[in-house]
Amino acid sequence: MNFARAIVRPPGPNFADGLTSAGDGAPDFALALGQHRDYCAALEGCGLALTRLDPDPAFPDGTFVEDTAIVTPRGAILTRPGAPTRSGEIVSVGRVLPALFTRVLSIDAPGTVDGGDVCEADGHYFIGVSARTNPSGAAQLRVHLQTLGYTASLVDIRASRALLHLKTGVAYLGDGVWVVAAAVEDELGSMGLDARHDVIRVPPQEGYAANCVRVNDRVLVPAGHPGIAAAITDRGLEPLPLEMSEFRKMDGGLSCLSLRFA
Ligand code: CIR
Repeated sequence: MNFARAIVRPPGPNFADGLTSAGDGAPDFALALGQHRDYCAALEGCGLALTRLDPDPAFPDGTFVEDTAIVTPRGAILTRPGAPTRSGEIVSVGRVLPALFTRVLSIDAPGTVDGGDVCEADGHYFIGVSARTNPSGAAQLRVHLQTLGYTASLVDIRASRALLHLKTGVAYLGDGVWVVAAAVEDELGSMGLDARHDVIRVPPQEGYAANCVRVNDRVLVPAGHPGIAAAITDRGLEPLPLEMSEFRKMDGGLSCLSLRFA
């Protein structure tokens, strides 16, 4: 899918108060801001125009905008994030979506969905059922995506405690190329991925880089993961390494810092 726009939100000064299980210590705010600036510059360098939301001190995890909406060429779906401390993040995102999308649908209680659980591949949407996206939310999202003319299927990752979201462990890079972390390997069959597919298997020491993002001609990858970068290069794609250390401390991956759309 070709992208022309993205929504981003820089981290706020209380970014360190967000949710995390990483155990890597508190993020450095100045460093996080610099890494976010570089991330935005990378998106712009790939040709995207950015809609920048303001940080809101009420939501220290608000920089992870991907979790608040599913954005498709035919419409957007405002989520209902699964972590109670994040539920209010959708208010400010919901304000900008109507100007950018002809249709805006939403997830209702008791459903919860985090956008990080949604992986699009050539018009099909895989929806992870996780600790954040519950069966009701996943079912509602599938119906919304079908209403928009897409196909969708559910992938239950609740047994994989190592995965916060489906996209923590899987990325689709287009042109038939997948990136899959060991924690998701058991799900490959349920996703219909088999020997016919080109799957880059991510070694455990590079597991964080399974969350990479194709943006037009480039693939954004976390810096410091040479094996994945080389595998991407082997496929004729060009990796664009970005330093993500401070977001990683808050369980955040590359994809979660933006909502990308055509
Ligand atoms: C959270 O736990 O919700 C945030 N600290 C990290 C969210 C990361 N989101 C994503 O990977 N899509």
